[in-house]
Amino acid sequence: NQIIASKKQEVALKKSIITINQLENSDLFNTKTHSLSKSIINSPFGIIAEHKRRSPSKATINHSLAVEEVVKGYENAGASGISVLTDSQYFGGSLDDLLLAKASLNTPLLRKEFIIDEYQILEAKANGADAILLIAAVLTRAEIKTLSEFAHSIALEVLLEVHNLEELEKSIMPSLDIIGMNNRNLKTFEVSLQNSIDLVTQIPNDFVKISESGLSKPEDVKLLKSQGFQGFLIGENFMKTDNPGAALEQFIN
Ligand code: IGP
Repeated sequence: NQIIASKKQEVALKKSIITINQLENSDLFNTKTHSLSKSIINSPFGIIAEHKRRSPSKATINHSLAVEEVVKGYENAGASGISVLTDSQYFGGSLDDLLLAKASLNTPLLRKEFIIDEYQILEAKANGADAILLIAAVLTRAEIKTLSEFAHSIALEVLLEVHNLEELEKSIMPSLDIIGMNNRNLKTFEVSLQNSIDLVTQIPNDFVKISESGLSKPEDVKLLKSQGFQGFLIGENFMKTDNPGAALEQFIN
């Protein structure tokens, strides 16, 4: 897997520039975190709105708005959580985006990244995240366990993303908080809500269940909610507009 190889290089380089000690001594590292899972459950809509400039399948989604403006708009519109992509190679994001988002928000913040190393989890916390993403497709069960337990040890919640039953069964463990079914197949980029609906009953009730990607209509969310999903991760549908916050507001009203 190419992404993972380049992330390993990226992490090795960063470790030599900013030490673990420096991360642990930063102000944000020692600030109390907010629960993303509780925020989803306590809200009538349960939407995690995402800041996303571009993606592997779309070269331009939105390059013109400032990250602070986008996330503040999401918060004002009533987002339960805000996701910020920090990968630069594929999504044009950065840790600075996360830091800038944090500075203007009270809403729980998710670091959206290909996480393969504990160092990235320390970075997430030092730059204002309340939760991290782990992707079952690129991690072994042992890795998921080590990384999720480490996240919990520093008071970050864990969203575990799966695409199929095999990944779900491999990943179930108590150190996860939220399980996300990705509607988009990462290899073909095809979106299937049916795939998520077929699998939702297999997710134990101990976890908050969310549906991710390709959601563009309130009716999609209504259908998925009726099938047992409690939260919804939506990026492109809002980001492709001039005013993502207003798009979210319209979506939930
Ligand atoms: C958002 P969309 O189709 O609404 O923009 O999707 C989110 O689910 C998607 O960005 C995503 C993602 C990921 C990005 C889901 N899993 C893993 C990077 C890595």
